Amino acid sequence: MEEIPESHPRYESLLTRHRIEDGVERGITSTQGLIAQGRGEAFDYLLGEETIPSADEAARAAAAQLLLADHPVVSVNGNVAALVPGEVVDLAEATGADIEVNLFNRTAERMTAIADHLREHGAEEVKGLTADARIPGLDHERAKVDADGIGDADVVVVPLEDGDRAEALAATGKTEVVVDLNPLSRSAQAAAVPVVDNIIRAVPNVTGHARELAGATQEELEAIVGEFDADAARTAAERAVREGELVS
Ligand code: PTJ
Repeated sequence: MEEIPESHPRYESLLTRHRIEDGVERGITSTQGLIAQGRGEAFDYLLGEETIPSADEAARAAAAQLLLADHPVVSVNGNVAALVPGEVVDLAEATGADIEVNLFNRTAERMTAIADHLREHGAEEVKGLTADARIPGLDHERAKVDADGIGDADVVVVPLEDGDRAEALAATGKTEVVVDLNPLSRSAQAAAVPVVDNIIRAVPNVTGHARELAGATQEELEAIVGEFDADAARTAAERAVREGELVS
């Protein structure tokens, strides 16, 4: 793979593309993941490729929500595994969350390749391969979860999720933290905490907030969650996208 100089004005964006390409070559990311990445990039471009203040507030609320949870789970698909494998392991460690592979285009080969990739990045346990529970209201393959993972979770982080599944998961009463660059996607709309930011920035940011909040009391964490306004965060992100400049 060609080396990208850090001085390149689009360094982050090019690095992200290379990671996704590499994910496809390793059998981790689906070819549809390339399209999803392109869709996300367009929104990121309009956001100025930075974490806007409302996304930072959402990341803090997400961290508080995860620290308050009885059983938090971070769901990982092919794009997430390619882009932020080590960062997901850090997030799980900082919040006591389980990691579960959950795919839109599920195959046994991709499930194993992603679980191995996460283990290579430090994950001790990766759930998702047992698939002994189902999310109600979805067709067979997309509904598969582990009974002692997402099936039992009270708070689930679902980055870059398909809208149907995000809605079905929210309908089970679980609290959803969604990371999605499109504030109007059905996933972002279904979320209790929508983090409208690139996963590359969002996951380390939630981890940073979780580490900062590690000593906070339950009341303090509940106050952060209670003060967070998901509709206001989506509206602020939509405004930022609509007012975004088309310059690189
Ligand atoms: O690995 P699989 O089989 O589970 O498939 C995963 C994809 C992402 C292919 C699948 O879930 C899918 O098709 O997703 P969608 O419906 O294209 O939705 C992806 C959403 O993520 C879109 O709203 C994008 O704007 C957003 N997105 C894409 N890249 C990023 C992103 N959000 C944050 N960070 C990104 N890097």
